[in-house]
Amino acid sequence: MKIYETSTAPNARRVRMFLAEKAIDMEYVQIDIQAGENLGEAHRQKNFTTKIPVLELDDGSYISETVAICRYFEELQPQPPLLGSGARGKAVIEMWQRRVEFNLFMPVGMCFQHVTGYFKDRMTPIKAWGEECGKQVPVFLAALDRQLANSTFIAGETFSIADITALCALDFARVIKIRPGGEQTDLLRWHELVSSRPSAKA
Ligand SMILES: N[C@@H](CCC(=O)N[C@@H](CS)C(=O)NCC(=O)O)C(=O)O
Repeated sequence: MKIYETSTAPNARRVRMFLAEKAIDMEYVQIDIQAGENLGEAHRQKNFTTKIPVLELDDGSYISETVAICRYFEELQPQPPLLGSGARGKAVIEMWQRRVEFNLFMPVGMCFQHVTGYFKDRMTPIKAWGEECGKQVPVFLAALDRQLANSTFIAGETFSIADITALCALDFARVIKIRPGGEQTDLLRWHELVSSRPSAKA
């Protein structure tokens, strides 16, 4: 098995962190997305959407989409459970994972792409849209701060994929100069806690 990824890309970091939590060794193959290597035919054959990360299985087939790759490894190696346990536990983590993905990870990414024009060779950046997405980020960070006033981790008392997605989004938000406010003490406490996990360095 190997994973095609880009070391600086936030979705790639989500998968690396997930695998590090499960202590699963992996071969990583770097794809230069800035240079457009992912747009070439070789990568398109692996994933028609042209995005990274992509997991190559030993039988030569491919799985893309970050959460799908994580789900595959959760099935292969259920411990520690990062997608939850039991009907309610799994649903609550999925709820938070999706909330974080749609309200933090995506707006950070859209703000980055549309304001900086990083991918202007392959898309038309719309600065006003990027700025609008950027405005949504602090609103959700305030909601996360409120949630973390009542729980150690985002989806409750156990570390989960929701924490991984949030950490990768929040750290990447540095590139658009968005940080938690000093008054968001619960969010800051959580950020320090999850950043201290060895997997955060993966
Ligand atoms: N829905 C995909 C999104 C993957 C994605 O957007 N990857 C980015 C890097 S974080 C990428 O490949 N960007 C290159 C491009 O847009 O050309 C997933 O969850 O894996």
